[in-house]
Amino acid sequence: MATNNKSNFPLTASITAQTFKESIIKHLNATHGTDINKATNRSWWDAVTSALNEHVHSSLSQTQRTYFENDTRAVHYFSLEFLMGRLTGNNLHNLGLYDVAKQALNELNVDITELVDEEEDMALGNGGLGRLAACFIDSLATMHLPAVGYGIHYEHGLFRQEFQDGHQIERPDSWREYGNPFEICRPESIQEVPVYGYVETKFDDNGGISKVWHPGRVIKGVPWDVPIVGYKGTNVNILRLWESRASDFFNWDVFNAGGYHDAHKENVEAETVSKVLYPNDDTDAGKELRLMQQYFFSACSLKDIIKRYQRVHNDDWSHFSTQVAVQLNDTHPAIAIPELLRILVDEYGQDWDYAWTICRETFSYTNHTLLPEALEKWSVRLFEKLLPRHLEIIYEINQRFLATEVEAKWPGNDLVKSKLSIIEEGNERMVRMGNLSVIGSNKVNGVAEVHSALVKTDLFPEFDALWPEKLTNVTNGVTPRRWLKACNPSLSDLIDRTVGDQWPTNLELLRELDKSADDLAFQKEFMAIKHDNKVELAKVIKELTNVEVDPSAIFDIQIKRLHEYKRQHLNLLHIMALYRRLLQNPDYDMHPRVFIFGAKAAPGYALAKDIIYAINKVADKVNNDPRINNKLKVVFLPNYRVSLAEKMIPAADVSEQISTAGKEASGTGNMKLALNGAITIGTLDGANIEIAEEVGIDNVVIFGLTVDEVKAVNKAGYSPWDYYYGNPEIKAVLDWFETDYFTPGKPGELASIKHSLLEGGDPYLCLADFDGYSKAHQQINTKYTDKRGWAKSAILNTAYMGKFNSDRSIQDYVDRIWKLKPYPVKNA
Ligand code: 26Q
Repeated sequence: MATNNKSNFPLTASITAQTFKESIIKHLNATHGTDINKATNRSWWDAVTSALNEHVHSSLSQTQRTYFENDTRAVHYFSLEFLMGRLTGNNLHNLGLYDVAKQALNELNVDITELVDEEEDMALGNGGLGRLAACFIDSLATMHLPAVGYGIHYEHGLFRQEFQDGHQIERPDSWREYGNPFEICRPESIQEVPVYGYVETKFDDNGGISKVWHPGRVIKGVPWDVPIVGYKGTNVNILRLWESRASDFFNWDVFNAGGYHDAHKENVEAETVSKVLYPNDDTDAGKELRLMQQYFFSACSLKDIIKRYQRVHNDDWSHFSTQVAVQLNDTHPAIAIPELLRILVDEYGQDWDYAWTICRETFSYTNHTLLPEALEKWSVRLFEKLLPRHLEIIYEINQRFLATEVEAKWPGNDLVKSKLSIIEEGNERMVRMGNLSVIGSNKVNGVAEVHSALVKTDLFPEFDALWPEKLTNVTNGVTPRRWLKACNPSLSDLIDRTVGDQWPTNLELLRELDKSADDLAFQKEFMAIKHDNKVELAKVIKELTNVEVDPSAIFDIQIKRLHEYKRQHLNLLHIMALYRRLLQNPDYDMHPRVFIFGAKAAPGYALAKDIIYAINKVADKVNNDPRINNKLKVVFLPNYRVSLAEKMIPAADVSEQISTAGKEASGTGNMKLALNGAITIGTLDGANIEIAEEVGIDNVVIFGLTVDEVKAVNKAGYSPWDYYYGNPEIKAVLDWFETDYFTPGKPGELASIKHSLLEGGDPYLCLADFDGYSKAHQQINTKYTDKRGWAKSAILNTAYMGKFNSDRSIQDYVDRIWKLKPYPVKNA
């Protein structure tokens, strides 16, 4: 039925397929200069987005007016990454217009699913951290909370991945090459940001000291606003992304002096700042341009916030931290802390202690990793060159902190001071962004219970002793609008019919499904939907890889960035072991299985790329081996991204969450997969622990060393060789890597994996966990043969995922950190 559900979507209740169709045709002509006879898919898409934007933009204006008139306290989510994916389907769903648009297009002989496939993903992020930011701003708008997302308007998002002979090739992503209908340029809100130069110390007549920063150049920030449509469309918040340009002033100065080429060079350099998203690559750490990006967008955003604040409060700073909360998405925007202090002290002449109090009340910081190599550090040398005044300010913050707070708690203890110092001494002095973030924040949170506990005990124990209230937990969540309602319409329909249609804003309502978990008819319906979704994914697999897979096989999916700690290579070892068992015993008892991967490796991460290559090579061999009777298939889908995830997740039977315990801060793919009825095979790591608690131990398969056992093994001295010599299957599989079995004529091409697991010391304990993992898979196999038992577990996974919705995470942030009030917009 293509009319609107009036009670759910009062705002768009009067829109019918007919009126929407008229609007599409109107925009096709008037806005996009074409007509129904010659419109391409792109023109249809343009016209639909224009029709849609009529509603988005009116709610946007009303929302912003409501916030302004009420002078609302707001949260400002600072993030280098927003992994938005596609917006058309999501916005249609959130406005209750998806079915209306579908029918309108149908009447115009256009297929809506083909049309939404026209849209390039907005891939302005690497993975979990960026997608979390996107889920959070969806929740903030849905919950009517005043919020702005601030980030960078990258010209090129995360690279597009292709495979050539199984190797990853990176191609540039150009998501907005032909324009993007969801963003609005706001030249009236341009900001200018100084960089480089030197600091002058001035003495006034009374002997007072002040600092004047003489910047070497100025970069212009042009804001692009992406409207964020909350569910039901009442509140539309803003994601404001800054694009860098050369400052007009500098440009014309040089130009007029006859330096056309120099002016052009300045242009190019300034525009480089927002040119491309950095992949999360340790080899790229410490790059000047990355620090420039961090400062550029933090400074633009703070100026934007201050400008808005001053419209009401002028130069009275006493209300700043009651009006403004800033959340730092990891340490990436931590430079905002000294920047706010600099503005208050240098530009507005505020007293240092007063300014520092405001800073500390304003900022909070979310930590997303414990991996030592991922903790951000910048060389003092680089800082001094790019941000000389900020370096001075950081030294001053540090000196005061160590001399007062640390000295009071640990008098004369230089060891503690060296640990808590923002500056790391050594060969090259470094600025520790983590310490700066903790010291300058009001709250610090980890992203799952176990992770937050480790932040306290292992990462920042002294800070926890100093400020027992500061370190806290907010377990991650995902938006059920995108990750269930929009991506899995058949399951959403079944849920609507079973528990009502209010679950998208109250996911705990899914709990009611547990009453149907034993019901045969319901089980059949639930599993039929899963089967249909697998049929659809099988088509995608065929298109992308030319491999045919059987939808009645178990679809076993591992989707996430490629990293040793996430252990895609443990999955691979097990696949090779299964293959070998099948070769040695054609009657080996297993339900047919398709192992499906999606992952990008950072371009400079050689071993990660080798693992992709190895999986592709094993896949080639396995998929073309007639001896194993199609019992085993392996596919690696290229260019994993949000829109591909939306096709894979609804089709998963098994969710691979197999990181070494203590390494995955939370994981969020684990939540999306379980929400769609996949059974987790996982370690006791990150949010897996809480997922297991929620769904019950009978409905997940847990294996492997625990956090404490990992610590104990490492302390005792771990030797992978013990497992190599102790388990003939492990030995056979590892030795296989050195032959040319998977790479005919090219022996040794896969040797780096064996090498890392033996001579390299197997830092992520793959061999130690192999046996447990293998047995866990046997459990999965047995469980799947019990059709009713499996269906029940799958249903209960969906039923008990209420906790892991991002509305709950946001409510936790509101209660514990942001102290915000909702302002539902009353639409005229
Ligand atoms: C660092 C330096 C230079 C360039 C890039 C980076 C960089 C970029 C992105 C470092 C890290 C990231 C992203 C990290 C990330 O996605 N972490 C994940 O965050 C999720 C949300 O909290 C968690 O669920 C995952 O466990 C965590 O790995």
